[in-house]
Amino acid sequence: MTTTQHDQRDTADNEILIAVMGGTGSGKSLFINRACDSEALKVGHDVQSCTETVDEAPPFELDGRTVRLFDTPGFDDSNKSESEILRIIAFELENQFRQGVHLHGIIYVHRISDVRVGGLAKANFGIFRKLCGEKSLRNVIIVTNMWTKVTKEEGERRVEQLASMEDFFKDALDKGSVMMHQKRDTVESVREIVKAIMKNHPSPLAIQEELVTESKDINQTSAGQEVDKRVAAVMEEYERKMKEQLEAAEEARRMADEETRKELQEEREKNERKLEKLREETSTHAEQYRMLQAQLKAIEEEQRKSMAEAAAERSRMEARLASASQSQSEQVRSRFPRRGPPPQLSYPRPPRALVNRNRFPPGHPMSAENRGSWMPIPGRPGQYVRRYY
Ligand SMILES: Nc1nc2c(ncn2[C@@H]2O[C@H](COP(=O)(O)OP(=O)(O)OP(=O)(O)O)[C@@H](O)[C@H]2O)c(=O)[nH]1
Ligand SMILES: [Mg+2]
Repeated sequence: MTTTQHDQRDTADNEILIAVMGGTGSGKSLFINRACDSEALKVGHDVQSCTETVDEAPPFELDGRTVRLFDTPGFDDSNKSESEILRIIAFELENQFRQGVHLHGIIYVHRISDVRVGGLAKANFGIFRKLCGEKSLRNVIIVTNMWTKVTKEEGERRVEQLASMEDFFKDALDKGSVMMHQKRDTVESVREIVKAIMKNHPSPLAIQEELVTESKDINQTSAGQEVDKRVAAVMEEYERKMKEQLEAAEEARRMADEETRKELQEEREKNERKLEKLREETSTHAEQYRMLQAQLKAIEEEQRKSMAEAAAERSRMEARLASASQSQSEQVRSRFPRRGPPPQLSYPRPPRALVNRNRFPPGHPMSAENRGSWMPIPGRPGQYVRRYY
């Protein structure tokens, strides 16, 4: 599947590629299902994150072009860490880039019904920004949805606030991204947004260039470093909490409050385990990504081998068929010899060497000067035959 050369596939290929990203539960999968007018992707209905991999929705035709949409998990996934999600998304983006596939647009879904923009939403968009870099920002469309859950005025007020938030959408909007609004929960409303993206010129994302062109490790990419920064902050927070818990446990011991001391001790151990998990995750981040790549390479190598074997088998079969049909036609020729007049060359003709031109004296009907002349047929008066020697 992957080719080492990333020959830029011509966009006149007629295909429009769009990745849909955003926080967990923001409505990415439903947005794609609406665009495709299908129910191909699973939509979440509880507090747990739903989409866990990068999924391609069934392609559909729009204005004479084929649209392919990719669903992604949110960085704030409830079951997976940010670095795990980054690996999943980066892996797909890297492989698309290696195949010369470039995105026409990246949709970032945000619920207009969210009353506040919390730290998680900001962190999610922060990693997304690093993933895109600067160049591809002009292909980023921030889509607000769930307008049916707010009044028109409320929604419009929030749009203004979101667009002016320095640590959120403002920077991306200043650098070429646009905001669009899916105000109705209809196929048409979603397709209007897709149509706007179809005018875009595809552009690689920063993470694609970093991983492929610059051969960086995942943890050396801007998005990888952003994730590491966030993980480091979380680890620091755990360490701070653990220190506090240790002091409080010490205090409880002095006060002979065994129950509180035990509780604090248990809390501290829980945090210690979480911290250890994060440490391990960070230290194996790059290695795990390399393992993913190695697995893909092995699969591709396997596919390449079986394709080569199939091609060799095909040419062996063709050669066998060709020789079988040749011997068959020879058999047919020998069993059914050609009918009709024999070809000119097979006329029986005495070899010239056997003809003694001087055998008959001049004047004799068989003499040299009469050779090849018309001779009367004996017993058939008036009939002649031409004689050759
Ligand atoms: N009213 C309304 N509800 C929506 C809209 N989009 C999504 N929802 C609801 O939001 C919930 C989550 O939707 P999903 O499409 O699964 O969200 P997601 O972003 O794919 O979530 P993850 O896969 O967990 O990251 C579902 O209950 C949807 O029905 C929308 O445009 N309007
Ligand atoms: Mg989903």
